[in-house]
Amino acid sequence: MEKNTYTMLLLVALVGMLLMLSNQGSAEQHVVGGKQGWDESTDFDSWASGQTFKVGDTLVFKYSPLHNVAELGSESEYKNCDVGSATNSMSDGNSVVKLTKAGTRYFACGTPGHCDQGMKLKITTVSASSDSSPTSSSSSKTPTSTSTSTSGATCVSGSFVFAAVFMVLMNMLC
Ligand SMILES: [Cu+2]
Repeated sequence: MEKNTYTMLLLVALVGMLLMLSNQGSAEQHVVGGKQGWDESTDFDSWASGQTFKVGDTLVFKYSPLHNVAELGSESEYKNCDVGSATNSMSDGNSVVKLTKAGTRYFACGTPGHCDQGMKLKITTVSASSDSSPTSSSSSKTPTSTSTSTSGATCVSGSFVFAAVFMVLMNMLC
């Protein structure tokens, strides 16, 4: 009987840990421009202001062959639509850009005239750990990398694991 209780508790702890791990790895994918995608008619400033870009997230540009994506190296190039000096160009219609570090990045469409029509994007990536989550988890091992929508679940499964491990330990000591 005792052995069965142990096994069950360990199983519960394991499941909880798995839940926590899957939550931590939840890098977000941002489809640029939302449903409208990478197009002249999209308002990228307002789209970007509604997003939180974190290190590890990805940007996905979806567009027709009329467009392409050029990454620009500086704010002035972005302001002047200087797509001729792009640091990186993509034209496959479904371009994925990984946000590997914190900072500001600039993108524009390289098709003549499109950038001037507003087809450009400036985003600021924040480091995943700088997100000061209001629900500080009970287990100190959990980095607060989750967005507010998932931090609740992490907290719950975290305390679940904590409780299970605690109970196993108590059982072993007694
Ligand atoms: Cu374009």
